[in-house]
Amino acid sequence: MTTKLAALQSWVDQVAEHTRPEAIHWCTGTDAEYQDLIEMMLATGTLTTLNKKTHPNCYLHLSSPNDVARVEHLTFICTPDRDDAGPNNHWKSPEEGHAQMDALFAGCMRGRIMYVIPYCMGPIESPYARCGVEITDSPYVVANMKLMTKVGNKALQRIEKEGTFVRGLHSTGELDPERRFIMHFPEELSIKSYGSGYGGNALLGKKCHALRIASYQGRQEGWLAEHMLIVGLENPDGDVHYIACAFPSACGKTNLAMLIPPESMKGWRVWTLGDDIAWLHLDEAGKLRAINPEAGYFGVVPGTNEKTNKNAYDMITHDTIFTNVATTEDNQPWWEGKKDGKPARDWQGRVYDESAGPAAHPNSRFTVAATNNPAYSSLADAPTGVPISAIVFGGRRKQLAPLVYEAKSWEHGVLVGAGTASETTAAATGAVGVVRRDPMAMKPFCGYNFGDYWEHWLSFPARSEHLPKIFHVNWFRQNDKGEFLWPGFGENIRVLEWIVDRVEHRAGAQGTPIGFLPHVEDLNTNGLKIDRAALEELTSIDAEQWRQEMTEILEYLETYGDRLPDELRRQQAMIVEALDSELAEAS
Ligand code: GTP
Ligand code: SPV
Ligand code: MN
Repeated sequence: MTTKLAALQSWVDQVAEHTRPEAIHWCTGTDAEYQDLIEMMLATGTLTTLNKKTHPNCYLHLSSPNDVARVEHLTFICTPDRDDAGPNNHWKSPEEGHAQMDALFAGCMRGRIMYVIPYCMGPIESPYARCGVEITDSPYVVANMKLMTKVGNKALQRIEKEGTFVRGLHSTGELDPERRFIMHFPEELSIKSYGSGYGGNALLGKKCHALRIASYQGRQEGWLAEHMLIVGLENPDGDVHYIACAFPSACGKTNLAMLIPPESMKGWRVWTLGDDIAWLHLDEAGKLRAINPEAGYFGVVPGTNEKTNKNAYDMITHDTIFTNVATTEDNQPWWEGKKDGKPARDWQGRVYDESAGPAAHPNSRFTVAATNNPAYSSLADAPTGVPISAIVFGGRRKQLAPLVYEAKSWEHGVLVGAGTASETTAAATGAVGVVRRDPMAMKPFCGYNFGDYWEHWLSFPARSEHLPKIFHVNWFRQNDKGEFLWPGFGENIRVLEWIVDRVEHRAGAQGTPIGFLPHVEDLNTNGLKIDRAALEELTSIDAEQWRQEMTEILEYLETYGDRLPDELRRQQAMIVEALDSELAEAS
């Protein structure tokens, strides 16, 4: 196969000329092609077959031990003006970025097959969808892209019709951390990634295209590309509200997107639209609508069990690629938090030794088609997406952040998003458990200066009078014994219920300096096992701590200098004033 589109054909020719592959394979995205790739990877040892009885069509890939997560320090935005990338990104000039990457790619595919993957992000007929082509020398990437995106002829036809596409060039190279970079050239809609075969570093449709490049496109074209799950919440009357939530990596998006209501919440149902990325557009009536650009899930495995996420647990019993989990004696996948079985081999294929760390890597992942999900929404493939009733920001905070609060306005909500902080997780290399600012959960993913990004968010009220309300949640508050105060998982539906009821003006709240919090009585606690003191702590704020937090938020925001919208300074000052007068009254 080749293409009618000269720009695509000549790019493929140039890349082949430069990287010198043994052969070129244009991907069709068919099941037969997937099976062929699997067979080939089984033959070369890239994959092994898992227990066919318990886990039909499931395979295990063990990555290089130095290549197990995103690498933010090796990820760059290349723009002519450094300020366009902003303090939130590592920067290089496009000339320097290309020169460095081109040197790495020279001859790197010798003896390898070069795969050309035309893909579409989003429903193929959707005006909101966008296409790309990834060139890679990794069959593992091709197989994952087949599960995660819409690969094949329909995408190619759309690309040929539109004439534009995002160009992603990837090679696993030598998997040498010293020769590993992920570079983005937003003005050229192109990506070059070398030296990693893992997740968002290598599946270029995901974070590189659908977040970093798309966020840049979204700003130019008036829409938003966000690190958000999209979930439909159906109440016992059958009314469905759609909610988009931005939580940082490994902070509960997949869990919330696939939530199973507890026994005591009869009649409630949850439908998954997406678990990681949302593209948000205003429609002609001014309603914010969301599509999920992805067609599958690349989810965190550890902690998944029948209690925490039964939908995910069932979904990954078949037709799944596991990366970096452990295995049992009878070759079933195993991970920390799986209730049954025990590990025989760890994520590096070694005989399991308790003293050598966890059996499954903390950032081990499953890749699975979204259609495997028992809670998959019938609207997940709707070309116009779903209307969003509420936007929710969140993070992992042992302290400070209450269970839930509602912003006073869209502009205040933008400050809430911009000020969000979270404890770091194993999803990226580096220290775990360190609190850092992660605005809108986009710190690793925004393809341009955050100052401009907040300005873009703040431009929406002038374009619509029907914007969703904005909230903030925290499932991760702990008591002084280090125990979670909130049971989380399925019980989070109670917080979603309050959010929807606020949107529908039928739930109470207490006004506080930081926004509207539920009184304990405003939450549906029927059948919830939790003591009153914990609920009270979860639904109150410490004004003094928040006063300190607001100071730190302003310090952080000021690092964006003249790109920081004045509106955020104004919003911060209003919260400070409210906190100060509350503190003065109390003293
Ligand atoms: P990425 O795919 O990395 O973007 O992350 P994600 O936000 O989809 O992460 P995921 O849902 O897979 O988060 C997994 C981690 O969050 C596991 O450690 C879970 O145990 C934990 N988690 C999810 N929901 C809850 C909750 O309600 N309460 C608590 N305490 N932990 C939760
Ligand atoms: C994340 O880290 O937020 C992920 C996994 O969703 S990856 O695609 O590897 O970025
Ligand atoms: Mn993510």
